[in-house]
Amino acid sequence: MKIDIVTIFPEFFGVLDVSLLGKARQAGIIDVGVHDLRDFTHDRHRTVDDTPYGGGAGMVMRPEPWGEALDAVVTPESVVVFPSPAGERFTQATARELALEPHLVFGCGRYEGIDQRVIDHAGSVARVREISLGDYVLNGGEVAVMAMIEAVGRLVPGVIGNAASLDEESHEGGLLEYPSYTKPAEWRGREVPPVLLSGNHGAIAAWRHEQQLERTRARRPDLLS
Ligand code: 6SD
Repeated sequence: MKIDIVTIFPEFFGVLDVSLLGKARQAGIIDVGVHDLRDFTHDRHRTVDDTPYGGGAGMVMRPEPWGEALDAVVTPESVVVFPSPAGERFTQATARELALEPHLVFGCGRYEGIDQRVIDHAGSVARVREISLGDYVLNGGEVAVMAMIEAVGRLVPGVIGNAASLDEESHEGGLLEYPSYTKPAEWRGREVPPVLLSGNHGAIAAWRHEQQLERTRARRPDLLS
């Protein structure tokens, strides 16, 4: 999978060098290009923003550098993702869809956002999705893009050694994950639930499913309805 990121803060994405995604990049499974939006400006101050038409607080990202940056990376096969608090909600299903794509382009907004014509234009050359990580406001798209790349990248075949471990997690199967325990069997007076030490695989599976239901009812009843 090829991933291109356009941002005014390329240094944000240094963390993609570490951990599982870093290994996937070294192994050539995921190819990440980070592009500085300011490299597509032509003025002395490398200006990427201007005042909003119609008035109002803050600044809006100018279309010209965005147009040139997207011209350099987007092809008709790309899916272009703009993180936005006004976007469709990002879920595990979104991550699964994006993991099937050969090329993702992430456009990181800052300030009050990107001139709408950039998103409209991108939609005329490729598939575009405006996606929200959740109902809260970030200062820009970078942190949201990092989260999306981690969620998508780990679903790309070969990134996680033990693919079976993907199936039993929270949000796969519509329920939250059951609690996990490891040795020792007693720690600071707290015991591991005895069923997990019983060797009875049927009883363990039933207990884990009950825990999933109980947790989901208590924490995320919206997932059950
Ligand atoms: C100005 C952005 C881009 C500002 C965002 C996304 C979510 N879920 N919350 N906030 C966001 C994205 C905020 O550029």
